[in-house]
Amino acid sequence: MSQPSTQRTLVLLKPDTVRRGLVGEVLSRFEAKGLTIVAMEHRTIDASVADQHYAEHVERDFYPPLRDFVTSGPLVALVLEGDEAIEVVRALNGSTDGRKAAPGTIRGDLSLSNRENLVHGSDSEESAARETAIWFPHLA
Ligand code: RTP
Ligand code: MG
Repeated sequence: MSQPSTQRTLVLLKPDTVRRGLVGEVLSRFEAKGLTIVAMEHRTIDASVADQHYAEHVERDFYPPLRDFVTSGPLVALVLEGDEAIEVVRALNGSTDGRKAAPGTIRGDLSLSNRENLVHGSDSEESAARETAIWFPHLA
């Protein structure tokens, strides 16, 4: 059997989570799973931070409204740690479109949108390292 691999992942509770008063609900799901919060910050970002975070998407048609959304109000950025944390967080988050995400997931239970889908989770170790350097440079 392979050894468990402790990972860190960069998570955002996007502005819809804060606006809808769901920070506690969403955080409690990550904590209940057994993930550890190693950094957390409430902040409002400008377009340049959004462009860095979503560098892979800046040329996409859906990016301008996504940038408007993620800069529309405060969000909560955090780093979570635990065994296989990257994949575990993405499983808890559910698939991108809240309308199609499985019940039991954060998006499946709480979002009806393909854009305002409450959470972000890094999609690989490389992304986690890149994104952590943007949000929490002291941890990178
Ligand atoms: P995330 O990066 O936020 O964890 O979400 P994800 O991997 O499931 O989705 P991704 O493809 O990376 O897209 C990033 C975010 O862009 C918004 N989006 N809008 N067609 C659209 O209108 C569209 N597609 C994606 C969502 O907020 C998505 O989470
Ligand atoms: Mg993504």
